[in-house]
Amino acid sequence: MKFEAVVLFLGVVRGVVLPRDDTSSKVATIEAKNFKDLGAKRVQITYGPYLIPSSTDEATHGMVTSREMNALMPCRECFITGFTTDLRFEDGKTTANANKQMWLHHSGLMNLNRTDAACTHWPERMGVNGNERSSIDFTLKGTRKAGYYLRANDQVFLTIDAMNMAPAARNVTLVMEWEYLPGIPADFDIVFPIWLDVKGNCLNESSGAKAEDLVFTAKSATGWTAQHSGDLILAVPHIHDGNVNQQVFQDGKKVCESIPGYGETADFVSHNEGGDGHGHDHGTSEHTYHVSSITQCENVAKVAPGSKFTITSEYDMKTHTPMKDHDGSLEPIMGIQFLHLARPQAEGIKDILAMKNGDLDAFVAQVRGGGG
Ligand SMILES: [Cu+2]
Repeated sequence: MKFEAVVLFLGVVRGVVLPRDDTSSKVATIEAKNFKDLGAKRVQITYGPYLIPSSTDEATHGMVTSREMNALMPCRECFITGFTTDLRFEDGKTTANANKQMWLHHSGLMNLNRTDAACTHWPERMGVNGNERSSIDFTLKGTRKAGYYLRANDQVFLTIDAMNMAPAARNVTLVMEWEYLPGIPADFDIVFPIWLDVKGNCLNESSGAKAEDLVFTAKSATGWTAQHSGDLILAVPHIHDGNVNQQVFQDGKKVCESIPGYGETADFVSHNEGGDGHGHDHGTSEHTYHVSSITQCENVAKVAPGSKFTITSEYDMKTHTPMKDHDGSLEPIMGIQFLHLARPQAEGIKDILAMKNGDLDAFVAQVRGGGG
């Protein structure tokens, strides 16, 4: 069966017999890590499987976007206190990474019933992750009472960009661990995510980087200005191969610096020869070391209305081989620092209740147009 036929076939099956909705995800209960005394719970949710076509497929070159319009959440009317993201193969257990020629370009979560702090007509960008698979903990290992308030009817959009660099089409799953507290826990601040990006608040500005440059510093042109007081408790970066340093500034003063690690475990080292990856010796030059971690910043700053945040992202693609996109061109760079502002519960809830739905079509149109 040709690939298109497989997709068509699966599409029909999923549409009629196995609708791709909450019930297709798998949930397992695991032990909570923080605030167990307050009733914290932790679950693992497996999203998918998603079929990623062959690298030789002419239409996609092995890169597709998979989406859940109403992704299963771990809880409703609750505070999410942290989450992790991993790309695995169909069994939900085996890690899918560069050494196995499968790549998580990004996964992203958007709350469609809230509006984005940085681009106010879009739905709220709630989370982002890449192949580095950062874990996010709003409680800072149980030292901070803070969480993301998820309402009973919030619809969360999940998007997954995975890339297959092998000739065989393969299924992947996105495995997330979520930790949460049921209800509205007393004394917990509310976390508001803020997407600070070298490409601007609505991804519509130049970062100053030129496509032909190998060594450069990309910068946000306007930055993001706070409207509320709070504590900037956590900054989580997302960058691409080639990055060497990313910095966040508050009113011109450096408040966070993130450094990526490359190829820290074998999973993040790919073999450069094409084919199936078997039957040849590997010299050092035949390996590429990919971003395997990037440092986060905790307890970053006190924020007041009018505080202005800017970002710089340094790339050195002479030292670190950049990712190639599916068509062989260099993948666009990314320089994102996902800021998390903790605000007092009562005023946070009041603001959330006043939010309108975001415009998902406007976001998708911008990203498709190359702004993402
Ligand atoms: Cu990315």
